[in-house]
Amino acid sequence: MTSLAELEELCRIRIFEEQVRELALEREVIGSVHLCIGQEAIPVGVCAALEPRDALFATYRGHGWALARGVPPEELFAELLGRATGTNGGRGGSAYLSSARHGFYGENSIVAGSAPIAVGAALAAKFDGSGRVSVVCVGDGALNQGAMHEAMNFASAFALPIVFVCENNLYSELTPIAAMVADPELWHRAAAYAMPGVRVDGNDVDAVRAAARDAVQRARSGGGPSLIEAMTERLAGHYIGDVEQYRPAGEVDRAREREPIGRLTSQLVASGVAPQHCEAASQRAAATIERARAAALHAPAADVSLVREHLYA
Ligand SMILES: Cc1ncc(C[n+]2csc(CCOP(=O)(O)OP(=O)(O)O)c2C)c(N)n1
Repeated sequence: MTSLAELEELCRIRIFEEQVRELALEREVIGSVHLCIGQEAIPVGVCAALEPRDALFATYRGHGWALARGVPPEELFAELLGRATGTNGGRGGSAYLSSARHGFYGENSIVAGSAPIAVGAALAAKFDGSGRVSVVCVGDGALNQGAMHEAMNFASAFALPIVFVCENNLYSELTPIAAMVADPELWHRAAAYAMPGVRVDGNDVDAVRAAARDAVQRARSGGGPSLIEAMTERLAGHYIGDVEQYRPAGEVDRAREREPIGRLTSQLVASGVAPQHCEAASQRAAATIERARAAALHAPAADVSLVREHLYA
């Protein structure tokens, strides 16, 4: 069942990302930033199926995953702004942040790089009997990486408790996925690894949550891995500064008609929720994000004299 709480969660991610875009254009956020505007229903739906003990791994497009996993927005803003109060003391930035305290074991900028790490966490869970499930989210382009094949094959051969989530936003960086694969239905690949595969509407929180619950329950009960392909569209560029010349005219406008916030709002209103309650949820989200941004901007900068701390190499 969809709820106002989920709408608020979608809005928190959307507004956070819009604020990050603003801060990056003002040069308050340094380094490349990849937004998930339009893709919010996937982290919200998947995280609704997880328990605190579970281990979540994401990509550089991971702010929404961190927020959906419960990382406080002020800590995330502070991390992006290079502040000492950030999730990683301002050292991870937009593309490498993590918060183990929240079961968010990190973003990863190496395409598909998080998949073998997530398999390692799943293998550890099998040994220690913790019942922990690993979830790894990757893009559609990542499914063409060798690391993905190794991860899926190993996970299946050893029936590991892991769920592979592919956020298919139809582009691998600036190239349409359909131009790079013989079969653009990526969920079909699950069959090659003898694991269940499913394609869902990734802009529909209900559909994502239902698929994630099935896959997590299967993993937790010893049934092994699954692949969920969640179809979505990004409403922003690949990175901030991407002029998106490669996108056909009108594509983003058409995508806006299917985006998750408008969609969930319509579902809620159709089910009898008053439109002003939906509006109030969006306003609460805006107020939370505004407070978090202000707090992070007032936080002390990371102390560069401590730059050698936490180095193990
Ligand atoms: C191993 C590796 N190869 C290439 C890159 C450069 N690169 C960064 S993002 C990206 C596209 C990834 O597309 P996809 O997996 O579909 O994720 P999306 O960005 O669409 O979320 C590429 C090729 C990289 N970061 N890592």
